[in-house]
Amino acid sequence: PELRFPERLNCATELLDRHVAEGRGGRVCIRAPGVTWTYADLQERANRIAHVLVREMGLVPGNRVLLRAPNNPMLAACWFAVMKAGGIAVATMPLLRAKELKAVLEIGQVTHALCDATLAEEMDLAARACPVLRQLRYFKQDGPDGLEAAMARMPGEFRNVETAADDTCILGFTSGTTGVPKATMHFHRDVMAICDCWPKYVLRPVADDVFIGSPPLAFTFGLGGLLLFPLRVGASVALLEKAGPPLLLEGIREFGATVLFTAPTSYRALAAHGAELRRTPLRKCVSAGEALPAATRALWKEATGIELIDGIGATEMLHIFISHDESNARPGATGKPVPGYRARVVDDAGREVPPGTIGKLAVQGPTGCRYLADPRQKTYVRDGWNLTGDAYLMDADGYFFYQARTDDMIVSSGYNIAAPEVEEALMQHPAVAECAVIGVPDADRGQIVKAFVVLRSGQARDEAMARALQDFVKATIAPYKYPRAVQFLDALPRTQTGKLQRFRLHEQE
Ligand code: 3UK
Repeated sequence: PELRFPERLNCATELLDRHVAEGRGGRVCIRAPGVTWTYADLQERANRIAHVLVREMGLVPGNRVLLRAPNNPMLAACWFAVMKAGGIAVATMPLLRAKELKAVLEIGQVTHALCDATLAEEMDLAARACPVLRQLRYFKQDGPDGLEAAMARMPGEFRNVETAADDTCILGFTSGTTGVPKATMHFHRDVMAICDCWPKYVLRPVADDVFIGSPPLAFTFGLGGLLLFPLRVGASVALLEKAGPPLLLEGIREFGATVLFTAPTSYRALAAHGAELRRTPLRKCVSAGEALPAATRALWKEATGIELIDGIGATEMLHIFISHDESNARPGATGKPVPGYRARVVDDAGREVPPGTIGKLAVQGPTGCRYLADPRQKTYVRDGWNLTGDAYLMDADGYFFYQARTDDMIVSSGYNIAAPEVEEALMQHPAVAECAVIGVPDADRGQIVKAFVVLRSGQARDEAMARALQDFVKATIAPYKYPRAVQFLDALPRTQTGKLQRFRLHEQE
């Protein structure tokens, strides 16, 4: 890919203002229930908010701005306003509690905040506990103090700050399946780089596409898929505040969505509605955030006729760096490095291992590598390569196969067992809706494999079922990998980004 950027670059100019300047201001940009904004509408809102930030809230370039809302058009306008004013966007997951917000405010040294009034309760608590935060405005709030009233006092034009291509514009917080969240820094040129790598070579959207999906814009999977990528090509996006499978299905129908971004769990649930989905214009479906089991890929293809596009991305790298398009999907493989990126599998000393050998995934590209003042930089970045924390294997053809998070490899009687491989086998059993596998301490074997299983409705949670599942795994993969312990649950613990929280299952043990 051609990734040379001018010294002065503001991603808002490229992704938003350029369309209006080139005569596409009347095209639909963002939709939501009851709302349709053209590119010119979004630009005008972002301009007014940028003025509020600068004139009323005293923002200067380089200040960090907390953004907090469910996925809605105002959140998108606020994001672009921060870019225009040369600020740094720190978007937070809607469900964060005051304690977690306080950590984000302090780690990020956040001085300004724009927040959806529906999330005021925890925001107010965090703001009171955090002297570093100087200015806070709510939107969707009536009265003279609300952001909308302030916007009405401002002009609709704004001259974007001429930021440097390598000025930081995003602080992305890792979703934290374990431990304290880390902040990762991304530049204006990184935003453009992710738009010009994976979407250009793998997704290949067109201006008539309508994007939709579930990941929050606060998660870089959602920021790319549901804001940056549609705008890069002049397409439109439907933003849903709540996007559980039933509402997502409704949204796909209502807005005529053609490109869908969501996680494997959601594809499994939506697959039950294949007949309805076949009557929509849906044509491209992207799965990320968690490993995509081969069974889920097959289920989706069977239900909808659409080949899923899998891709591994990370907050550290901003977006997807290994993926495949519909023409080179291999069951069980995440794909090959996205043009612009290099990936390899290394041993503990950082040496590349031969094809077919399990090791640590290392990746390098136009994005990545920058933690904000975190000693873990030394652990996760070596010689310019990001270690993602994943165990992978590359085959002789250069396809990358996910094995597990490096800390989810189970060692039982000397055998290495990847938890996701056992999950994938269990998932092929018709009684299983969801499952999670961990290693639990065992006096004889060191660890044993334990499975937590959510059954489909109407299935009996008894000894006989547990035995049936154990036998099924033994018949599907190497028998020593079968779960010696099985426990039935109503639901699995997940993060707001849809990732399984295996550590919570460990805690319970
Ligand atoms: C796991 C996957 C197997 C993997 C993300 C797309 O998930 C994203 O970012 P996070 O920082 O987590 C990164 C970790 O999640 N993972 C993600 N995708 C896959 N594992 N197959 C996949 N397809 O452990 C990785 O290290 O929350 C995903 C785009 C942007 C993102 N930030």
